[in-house]
Order: sequence, then C-alpha cells, then structure tokens
Amino acid sequence: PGIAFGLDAPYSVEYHDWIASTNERARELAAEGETDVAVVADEQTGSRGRLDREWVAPSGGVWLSVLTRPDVPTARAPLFTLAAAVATTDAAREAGVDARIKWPNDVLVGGDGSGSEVPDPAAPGRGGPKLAGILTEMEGEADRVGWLVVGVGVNANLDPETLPAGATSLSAERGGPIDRRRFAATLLERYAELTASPGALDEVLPAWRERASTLGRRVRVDTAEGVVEGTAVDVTEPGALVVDTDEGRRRVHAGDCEHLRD
Ligand code: BT5
Repeated sequence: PGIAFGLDAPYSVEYHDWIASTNERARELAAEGETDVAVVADEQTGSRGRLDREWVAPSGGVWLSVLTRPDVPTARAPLFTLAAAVATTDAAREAGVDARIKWPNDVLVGGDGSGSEVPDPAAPGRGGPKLAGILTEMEGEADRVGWLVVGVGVNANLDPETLPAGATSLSAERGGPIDRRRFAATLLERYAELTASPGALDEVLPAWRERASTLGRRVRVDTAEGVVEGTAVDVTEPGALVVDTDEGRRRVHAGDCEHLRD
C-alpha cells in the first residue's frame, strides 16, 4: 500500500511506490522550473546521505523531499535544514516517540545515556540511535536562494535489523506500526509553517534549541578544517554550532558531530 495523502500545506505531492532518490527527483523538477512539490516514496533504490554516503531506504520508511524557491538570502539556507529537523522531531513526538536533534541534521531517539527506559526531558542526553537524517541541496542565484531541496529520511515502519548499525525506527521504538500518512502530513505541515516567512524563520533556532540533544554536551566535530572538540554551548544564526574548546570559542558551520561521554 502506498502512502499518498492529503495535505494542509502549500505543496503538491508526487508519490512513488519506489524511486532511485526523492532528492534526485526533486532536483529534476527544479530543473524543469517547478516549485512547491513534495516528492514522497515508499522505497528508494539509490538514495544518498551527505558527502555521497549511502542511505538505506527500504519499503516501509518515510522518504521525502520538498522543493521550494524561498525568497531569502543564501546565508539563511541552513535554517531550512534545522526547520526540517524540528518538523521531523515534532512528527515523531506526535507518533509517541521521544525524538531529539543532533547537530546539524540527525534526529535521534532520546535517551540520557543512562540506559533508563524513560528519558528525562529536563535533562536532555546524548540521544540514542538514529531515527532520521536530512540532506539539503540548493542552487543560488547571486546571494539569493534559487531552489532548495530538503530531503528527509525517516525510519518509520522498519525492522532495525534491515538498517545499518546504530539505526532505529519509529515502529521499533513504539512497539507497533505508525500511520505514515499522518506522520508525513504532520512533518510537511510543520515544515511549511516554520519556513513560511522570514518572521517564521526567526523562530526556527529557538525551536531547534528546545529539541536539541547536542547542547551542553561534550562533542567532537569533524570539519573540513580539522577536528573541533569541546562543549557545545549554542547554535547561532544561520545554524553554526558554537563549541567551547581548550583554545577558546569556535563556530563550526559544517561537519560530522559525535556526542562524547562526559
Ligand atoms: C543523512 O546523511 O543523514 C541524510 C540522509 C538523507 C536521506 C533522505 S531520504 C529522502 C531524500 N532522498 C535521498 O536520496 N536522500 C534524502 P549522513 O549524515 O551522511 O548519514 C549517512 C549515514 O547514516 C550512512 O553512512 C550510514 O552510516 C547511516 N545510515 C544509512 N541509512 C540509514 C538509515 N536508514 N537510518 C539510519 N542511519 C542510516
């Protein structure tokens, strides 16, 4: 059964039982001049993570990409990735799964690292296994965003055995399948709301901070300029991680972040 659905968001939905990559399809649509389309698939046969890493996407997940042409400066584009992480977290929570965000683009299942079954929301932890990942691609015109594709992969109704080590799924966490239509609709509606206007975008960072598992933790971030290790203290516009290191405060714009034990 497919997951075609109605939507209270300004996107038309293009649904595929299977496709190579929803991001790739959205990029094709961008090249054809389209906008405001959500490409959704049940299964992907050639999906990608960041840095061309493989993304495992069997039937039963929520694999989607949203194509828009936001009228914002290129410098604000990272806020769309953070907005997608917030939207994914909220949709997971609505489905009954305690999700938190690991900078910049991973959604993890909560957990304070203590092994306790019930994470304490007042004491956000390192976060556990990976539930979802986000891949943003864009093309700018001068210093404005031309088109922007935000791809979100969520392990929805999947047996973690079929996923890479360190991954989990909504169904595994809940002990039963979720309603994927509802989940995808919630995610897309929330994303639309968070990115609707420059004023709405101003609310993304505060919302992200509230849902973060990274802040306050010791982290090691692998960046193009080398490894940055220290305590993650904040995320600032347009999505940079602020890390207090032994050599002082650093702002990191991109990289792979690992949460360390305290
Ligand atoms: C990401 O990359 O986390 C971004 C993933 C984006 C996937 C979506 S699905 C819809 C759209 N269409 C696409 O073609 N892509 C997007 P990254 O941070 O680089 O993490 C990739 C790493 O996560 C891999 O190297 C694996 O270790 C791991 N991984 C692969 N598949 C996974 C899965 N289903 N769940 C959890 N981890 C996975």
